[in-house]
Amino acid sequence: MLTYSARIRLCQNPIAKKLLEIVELKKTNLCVAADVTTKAELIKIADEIGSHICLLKTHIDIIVDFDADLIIQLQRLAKKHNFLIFEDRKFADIGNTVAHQYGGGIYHIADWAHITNAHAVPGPGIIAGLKKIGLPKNNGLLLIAEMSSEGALAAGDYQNATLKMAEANQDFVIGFITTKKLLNNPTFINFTPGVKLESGFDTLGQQYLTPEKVIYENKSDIIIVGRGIYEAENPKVQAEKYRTAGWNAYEKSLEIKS
Ligand code: S5P
Repeated sequence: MLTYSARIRLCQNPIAKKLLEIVELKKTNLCVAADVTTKAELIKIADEIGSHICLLKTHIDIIVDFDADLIIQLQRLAKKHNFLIFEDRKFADIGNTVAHQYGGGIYHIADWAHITNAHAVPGPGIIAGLKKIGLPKNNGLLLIAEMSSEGALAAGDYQNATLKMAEANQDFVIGFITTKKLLNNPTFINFTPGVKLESGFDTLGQQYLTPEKVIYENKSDIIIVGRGIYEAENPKVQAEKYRTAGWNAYEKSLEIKS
């Protein structure tokens, strides 16, 4: 298996390279899903856990008091702690519409989110629409190849077609949302949500795997952890636990565990 750092020079997209550099430098494959609903909570959690993550994942449209200053604060924290920002927008419309949703509206996602993601359901036009806006800004896109929730439909032929769409757009598509490594191509980075220290479920269909299962067995690259961290009594301590679990699983998979 290649190390994260060996994959840096193979990647075409600058943000894929940057992410892998941060992963290697900070020795963390942890992305925190900061699904809090106020500006103050989001800034607080990002500052608390910032030193433990390579990537902060946002759902900017659940913030009740969103304003432009929130973006300035997130960018300041991203610089302070050296992490990237991933807006989990899950675009799912025709190219022309997603170009507006990505570049414009209230949120101007393309201006501050290094990474965003999209469903493949509309076909390749969704990538073309997002790429038109995001590529000149050196952003990257993840395609949703698989979902963590029970009964998800992204499987079989749909999933295969999604992987082909990514392969045809390797300048902009940097990887996948998936529970496991799906392609034998080291330039694609695999991001896995639905992660907790103990496997299980929530009451709305979410299914959890452990960091060890995701990184060591399923050969994914980045664990995405939400409630397992931000609902903990001490999110900073908890983030450190997930970071260690994710990194140990990676080292074990390289068989260089010291
Ligand atoms: O298949 C998916 C894809 C995503 S991006 N399943 C997911 O759960 N997510 C996101 O990961 C979801 O929107 C949420 O932000 C996070 C998981 O949160 P948790 O609290 O269940 O860890």
